[in-house]
Amino acid sequence: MSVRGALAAAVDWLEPRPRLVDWSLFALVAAEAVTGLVSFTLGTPSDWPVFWAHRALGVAIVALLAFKLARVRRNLTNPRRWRRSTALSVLAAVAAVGALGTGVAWVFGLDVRVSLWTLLSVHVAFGLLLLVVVPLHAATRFRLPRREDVEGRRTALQYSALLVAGAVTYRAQQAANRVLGTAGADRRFTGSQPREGDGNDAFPVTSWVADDPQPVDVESYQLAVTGRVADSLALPVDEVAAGDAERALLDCTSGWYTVQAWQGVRVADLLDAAGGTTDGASHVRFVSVTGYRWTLPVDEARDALLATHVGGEPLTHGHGAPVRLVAPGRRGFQWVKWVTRVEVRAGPDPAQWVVTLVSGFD
Ligand SMILES: Nc1nc2c(c(=O)[nH]1)N[C@H]1C(S)=C(S)[C@@H](COP(=O)(O)O)O[C@H]1N2
Ligand SMILES: [Mo]
Repeated sequence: MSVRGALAAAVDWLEPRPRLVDWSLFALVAAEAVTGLVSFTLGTPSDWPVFWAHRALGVAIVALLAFKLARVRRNLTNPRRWRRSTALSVLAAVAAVGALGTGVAWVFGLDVRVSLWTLLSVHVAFGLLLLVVVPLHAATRFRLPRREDVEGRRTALQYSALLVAGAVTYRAQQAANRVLGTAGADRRFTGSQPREGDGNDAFPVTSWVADDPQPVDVESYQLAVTGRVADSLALPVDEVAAGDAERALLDCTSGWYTVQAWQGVRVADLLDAAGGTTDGASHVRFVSVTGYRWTLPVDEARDALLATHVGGEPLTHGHGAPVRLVAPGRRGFQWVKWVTRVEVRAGPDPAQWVVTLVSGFD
């Protein structure tokens, strides 16, 4: 057998039954949605398996989608086979190719902007589109897998091969990035790319959805420290600007990170100045002038910084002046800007997940 023949035979062997391909794609898209969304909440290096899984599953989707498109291509190219549901099929294919293409390009370090969006944000948009379109597409041609679609040992081997191939491909890609010296080599385990330099101008101003307040008036500004503390405080800015400093890494889910020297006051010192926390205190909520907020467990909060300076410069308005949260190990969206209230609470704050998305809309 020629090399080409052997390769064709291997690809043939690897192809699961059509219904199994379809259901696997459905399951993989769901798994990608879960790993993708969860990855946005993770920022410490020990969380790497989630990011790896997302990439390896993506490679498995490439293979299965290739099988699927080869199988159905005549339904698309032959107008006599067009049905009303064909539009949905095409949309699903476009979203899938878009998500995979932007994902692969991002991994290789392509760092372009599509108007205001980073390539990673475009990838997320395609992913969310897939999440809507794939169930609709599946509903137009719903067929349960049959017993004969699952071929026991062979099916198990096919899927193991796909997942191993996914992991190996991603590993090889990392090596390729290093050898070729492409920008992708500097990415963090989260996929974020570096923004170098010190101070306000070294990294972009990023707001999550619609948060865009007027500059905060420093004269009338007060930082409230309230909730389960012995004595509530209302501090003017110059009492916040204490001498603590820390180098910390800000990693935004739109795909960039920066390491900066932040200066401000340790939250533990603020809580101590308020006479310490009282019974039941378990969490600390940081609230922005816009209503945007995030909550940390009290021990983690004590180590966090309320910063007034970055890289030796006073924070600019865009970066959260006069006071912003610096929460090392947390993703950027949790680093609340324009903080006006520090609230010690007896419990977490599930509503924050919604508030961060809608804050800033009237
Ligand atoms: N109040 C408020 N704080 C916020 C945001 C926001 O939209 N509103 N965006 C967050 C996001 S998504 C990131 S990545 C960081 C970005 O900080 P920067 O604008 O200083 O780069 O701020 C976070 N803090
Ligand atoms: Mo962000």
